[in-house]
Parts: sequence; structure tokens; C-alpha cells
Amino acid sequence: MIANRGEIAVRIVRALEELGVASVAVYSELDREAPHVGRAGEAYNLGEGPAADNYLNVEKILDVARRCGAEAIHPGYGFLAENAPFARACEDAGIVFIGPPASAIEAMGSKTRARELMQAAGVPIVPGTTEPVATVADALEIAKAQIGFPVAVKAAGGGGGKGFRVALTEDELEGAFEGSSREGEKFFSDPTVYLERYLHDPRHVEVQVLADRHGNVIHLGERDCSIQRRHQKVIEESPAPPWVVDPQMRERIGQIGVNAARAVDYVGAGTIEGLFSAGEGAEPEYFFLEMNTRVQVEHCVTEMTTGIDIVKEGIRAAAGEELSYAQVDVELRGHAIECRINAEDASKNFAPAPGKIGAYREPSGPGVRVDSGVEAGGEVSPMYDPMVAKLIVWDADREQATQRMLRALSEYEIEGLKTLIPFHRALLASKQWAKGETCRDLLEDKQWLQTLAFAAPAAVSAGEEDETEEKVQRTYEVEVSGKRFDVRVLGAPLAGAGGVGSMNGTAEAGGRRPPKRGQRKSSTGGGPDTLPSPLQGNMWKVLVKQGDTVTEGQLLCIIEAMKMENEITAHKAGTISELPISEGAPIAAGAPIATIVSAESS
Ligand code: MV4
Repeated sequence: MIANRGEIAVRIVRALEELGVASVAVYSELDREAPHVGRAGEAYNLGEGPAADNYLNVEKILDVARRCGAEAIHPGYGFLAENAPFARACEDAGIVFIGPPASAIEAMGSKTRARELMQAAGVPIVPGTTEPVATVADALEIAKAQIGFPVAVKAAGGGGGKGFRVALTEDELEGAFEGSSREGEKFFSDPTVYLERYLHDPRHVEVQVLADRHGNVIHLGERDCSIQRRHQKVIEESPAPPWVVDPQMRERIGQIGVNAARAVDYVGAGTIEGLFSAGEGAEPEYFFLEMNTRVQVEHCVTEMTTGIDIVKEGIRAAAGEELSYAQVDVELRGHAIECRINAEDASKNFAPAPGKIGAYREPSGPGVRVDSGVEAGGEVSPMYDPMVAKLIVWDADREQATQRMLRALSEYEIEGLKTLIPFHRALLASKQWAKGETCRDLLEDKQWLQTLAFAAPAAVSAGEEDETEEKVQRTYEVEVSGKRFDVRVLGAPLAGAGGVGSMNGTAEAGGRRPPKRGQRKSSTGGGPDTLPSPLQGNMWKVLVKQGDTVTEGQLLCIIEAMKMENEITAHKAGTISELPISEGAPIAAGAPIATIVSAESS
């Protein structure tokens, strides 16, 4: 049973099919029509509401697992992955958790505990404290005496950049300490912080490991995930650029990964994240940062360079089998790159851009792989992760893989949705990428991002149903007692089919037509005054007030949703006449954020 949705749920079904194992999907009300539902052997409805009521509801998940007789549960990434109580609950229910033992998740969950364990195992950690630092005064003393400035303050419960602050000087330490602690409390219910030496412009280099229940632990080489935006990875590659990591360093990083996994009796697929510091003139250094005790989004680039199916190996390990490969069998070939295809607008501070997909065509051809959780006519909900697909390419070397990615990106057709495709095309064509830089300057460059702006919204008739097709055979997806069945109905076409209800009846052939081009409304420049919230969440920060004059693209507020901070920017220039939002308050998708009247129209 797969306790997840989207592309990773589809990815796991594929692995199960190849292994000859029956699959069961679960889905929320919003995901009724999602591809992962139809792709699995069986599917069960978990009910409506936010993820907390379905994909994150341990009782409901275990209940379905019992009902369908699941032998094992795969959590994918996000949701219940890395949730030690859930792993333990599975074990207690006699259901195999496809992942490491709960104790390994717990050990790595606390960053201070993990640092302590790693240090004891001989794994190099970023210099700093392995004990929580209780007060600002303590932090100041430790920073001055042992670490020096700049210093990084991190939340012990954190990870992935949440609760990460930098104090360049003594003066900044109090603010950094308080900020990190507050964020740790908010996101992980743990205000504990620790200190690290702050490394200048490090690379994010991680290593994939696989372990079985027989004591075998291997590594599959490194991935470089230095292209990040607000601590979210957007492009990953394997291996790291050859001038960054040489064979000896690869060997060293791999051994660090294996030692780290062994220290927590790891089982399955896992990743050791680390910082790679080139060190001006000095010897390059590699430090353990944290371990992700699950399969990761970017596992695919490693699959491309090693030819090893990481998801399948993880499932085999959970079933008690030995890994199919020994370390000597692992050979890295060529270069792979992954671009995350998020429904986001890079020109508007990477604002989420959920909506309905019109025509949809994935690239293909040599060396191209697409792992997606969407299809033509589908809806990208603001309730879930904006990552709708991953485009992965392989070629003989980094330069050729880059050209192949640019080709594949230009083949990718997604109508009706703003995605990161234009961003990826621009970034991969940049000098900075070619030189293998971390591209931090580009990712922060508002002017550069502005060049990626989308054309004014067109009146796309994506939602229109095709009523001209005469069909006598239709496949219906029906639900009986919360379980999904596919039913084929033969007979005359239904009168009055169409509208919202017809979403459930998919035509056997043909399918939806792409939205008609040429029906676009020309942009009149002005546009609506009121900016609706693109997503549901909590108002985290409001940076403007009523009466302020703003420029197009100016930051208005930050909405926190699913542990992500989403920057909302002005959709036009003008004066804020209404601002019905306040910090700390929940906000619904579509609710007004601000009304901005342009100087000309007022
Ligand atoms: C750091 C750092 C510098 N020094 N820690 C932590 C979470 C991850 N998403 C980024 N993190 C960093 N931790 C110390 N001690 C710099 C970063 C960092 C970063 C690292 C690699 C690649 C891109 C990055 C972007 C922002 C911050």
C-alpha cells in the first residue's frame, strides 16, 4: 500500500509491478481523478479535507491497510515518511514499514543527536556544537571562544533549511538565535537550537545509500543539489560537476555515507546530505549535514547514472532480501540532471500557480525520463506540493546532458499552467550553470527572474467539455464503500453528458481536446484590481499597509502553507486601497489579499 500521492505514488506502483507485487493506492477527495489512483491495482478513499485528515491520518491509513490486507506500507517522501511514531505503529500492527527502523528515523530526526552520533562514528560534521545551546549568552560565549564569526544558528528539530539563520557578527547573534528558535518552535514544536561554523558559498552534495537487513550497506555516488531557492531544491545532478568532486573525493563521500548509515542500523534507501566547501585555496572539505531517512525526490538522477532501481531495492530490503548489488557492482556512467517541474511562477517570487491543465505532452526520446503525477485536463490543487513532475535526462557528460535537457524542456507542453519550465531553460543556458556555480546570484536576481515573466492570462477554454464526440462505450470510475472500481458501460451516449459531472466519465478514445488557441483575450494592461490568494495557508508576514504605493512584483506578504513560505507579490503597480489580511490569520485559496488601484484608473 502506498501512503502517498502524485508522481512518487506512481513511481512506487511501477516498482511494485516489476516486482510482481500487488499495489493499493489511497486518495483524498481532491485526488479522485489523480493519475496515481487509476495506476494502482486497488484504491481507497481517505475522505475529504486537508492532508491532516487523510494522507497524514495514521488511523485511517492503518485502517485501510488492514481492510485491504496490505503486507507493507510505502510512505514515499513527505507526509508520513520520516515519522517515527507511524513507522512504529506499522511495526506494531504487523505491517512492514518500507523504510528504516523507527529508531533510525528518531536518531536522525534530532539534528543535535545526529551530530553527536555521527561524530562518535567518525563522520565529519560541520564544526560547532553537538549539544543544544540554551541561551543567547551561551551562544555568544561559544561562538566567540570556539567557532568564530560568521556563525550559523540552526533548529535542532529542523532540517531542510527551516530554522536556519546566520549571524555575520556578534551584533546579529541575538536576532539569529531568536529567529531560529521561533521557527523551530513553530514548525517542529522544538525551540532548541545549536551552532555551526558558517561556511561561505558551500555546495549541497549528498550521497545515496542502500542497506539491507543482512548488514550490507552500499553507496551509489553523490548528487549535487546546490541549485536551491529558499532551501527548496530545483535542479539536481549526478555526479557533481567533475571539477568539483574527483574520484578520491567521491570515494571519501561514499564512505562517509556508508559509515553514517551503519551508525543507525539503517535499512532501505537513504540519503546523507552534506556541505562541500571548496575553501579558497584550501583543501576541499566535506561535512555531514543531516540524513534523510526516506527515498528522495531526486533519487532518479542516481538511477540514471548507476542503472540501479533505488525504489525496488528499498522494497526488496524491507522484505528481508539482500541487496542485488555489492559495492564493486556499482559503476557510475555519464551524467544525469533533474529539473523539478513546479506549478510556480519564477518571475513572481516563485509564487505557487495552481490551476487546471489544458493540453499536456511530455518530452521523450533518447536519455529522457519523466516522472509525473498529472495529465491533460487534470487539476493542480493549491492544497498540495506544487511539484507536478520531474524531468530527468542522461547523457555521456555534463555538457551534453545540459543540451539534452534544454531540448527536452522545449518539447514539454503544459497548457493552462505556469511552471518552472522557462526558468529551467534560462538557468541551464546560463554561463553560471556551465561553469558549475551554485547560481545563488541568479536565483536572487529579481531583474533576471523578471525576464521569465509569463504572457498576460489568456482566456483558455480548458474546462470546456467536448460534446461533439459520439461514444457508445465509456469507462466510469465508481466508488463502492470507499473502494475504487473501473466500470465499462456499453450503450448509447448519455443525453446531457458534460459539465462537472462528466469528469468522472472518461471517453474511451480521443479524450479531451486541447484548448483552442487563438481565443485569447488581449491584455489590456489594467487587469483586475483584487489579488486573490493562490493558496490556502496562514498569513505569516504582511509587509505592506493600506494606502501604500507598490510596484509590480513588490513583496506584499508571505503565506505559510505545508511548512513552506510562499511570497506573494503585487500583480500590478498602484496604491493599495484594501488589505483584508492580518498576520497569523488563516487565509483560504481565492480569498482577497489586496486591492491595488493603478494611478491611471483611479
Ligand atoms: C549551511 C550553510 C553554510 N554554513 N550551514 C542548510 C539547509 C540547506 N537547504 C542549506 N543550508 C545551508 N547550511 C553552514 N554551517 C549554507 C546553507 C545554504 C546552502 C547550502 C548549499 C547549497 C545551497 C544553499 C543555499 C542556502 C543556504
